[in-house]
Amino acid sequence: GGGDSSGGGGGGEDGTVMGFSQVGAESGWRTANSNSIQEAATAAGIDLKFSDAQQKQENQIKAIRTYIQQKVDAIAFSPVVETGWEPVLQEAKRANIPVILTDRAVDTTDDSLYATFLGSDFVEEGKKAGDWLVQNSATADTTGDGKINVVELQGTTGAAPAIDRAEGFRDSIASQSNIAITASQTGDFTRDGGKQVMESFLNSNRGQIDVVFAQNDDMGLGALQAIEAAGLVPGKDIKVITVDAVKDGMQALADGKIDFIVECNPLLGPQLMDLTEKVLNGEDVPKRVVTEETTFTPEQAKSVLADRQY
Ligand code: GYE
Repeated sequence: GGGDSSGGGGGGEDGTVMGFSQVGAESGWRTANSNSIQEAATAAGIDLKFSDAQQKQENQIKAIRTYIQQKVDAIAFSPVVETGWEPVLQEAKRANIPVILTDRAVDTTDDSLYATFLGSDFVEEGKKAGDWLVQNSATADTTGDGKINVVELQGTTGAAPAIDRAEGFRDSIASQSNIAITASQTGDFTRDGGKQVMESFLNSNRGQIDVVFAQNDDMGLGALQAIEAAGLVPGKDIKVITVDAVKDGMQALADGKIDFIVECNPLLGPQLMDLTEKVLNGEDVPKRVVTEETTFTPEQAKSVLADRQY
């Protein structure tokens, strides 16, 4: 699919106009992602119309409708949640404007509604987090009662990375009868959200929490503040696992406050511009492009921190 949506008048390097609707500015990951997209557009000579939806789907739908009215050559966006996109994507299709999904997926059975989807495998990220816990279960039993109680700070409710990281993590720990998720709540991928939810977890379960699985660095960093404010030592009294590997997270990992980080690469700009140009030129592109990622322990964080771009 996608071949019939290459109209829209673009294709060359010169004069290509792209509308991009960003989720918001909720995390360090997001800031790095927005910078990457803006820099890559400039480098590719693409005129980028960038809007920030402040984590609200209605704002994204409005922005996409505006881009359709403006007859941009291509629309790219990172959908804040997975569902509810069909009507606006159909409007773009009718206007012959190709849509490229980046970072987060939409939940639709009609894959003619977008040309391609560039982003991470979030289920795999959740699995890597769970695998580390399974492999380190001996030291993760910080309360020493033979059981590992995990509290989870979930990302934005309904967002692909929140749904998929939860799934991957659960898959990985499923066979371990000594590991249980005892509480799970959204912190909306923000530092403040992570701090507040962790405070409430500590208020109701103090002395019983072994591990925090924060679905991004920012919520994990917020949780560290709550743990320290409660007079506990992160990394010792409570183990902390996060996802992203932005600089602040990597620093906390190197300092031994976070125990393990699963990388999620935000530098999608160059690949996004490349895919956009190919789509506008009518070239075949894969329907799914998965970013390559790794994981970090404290020792590894120390050795790469100085060269970290974001
Ligand atoms: O992990 C989180 C951000 O969609 C992969 O969104 C992205 C996630 C990222 O707020 O920090």
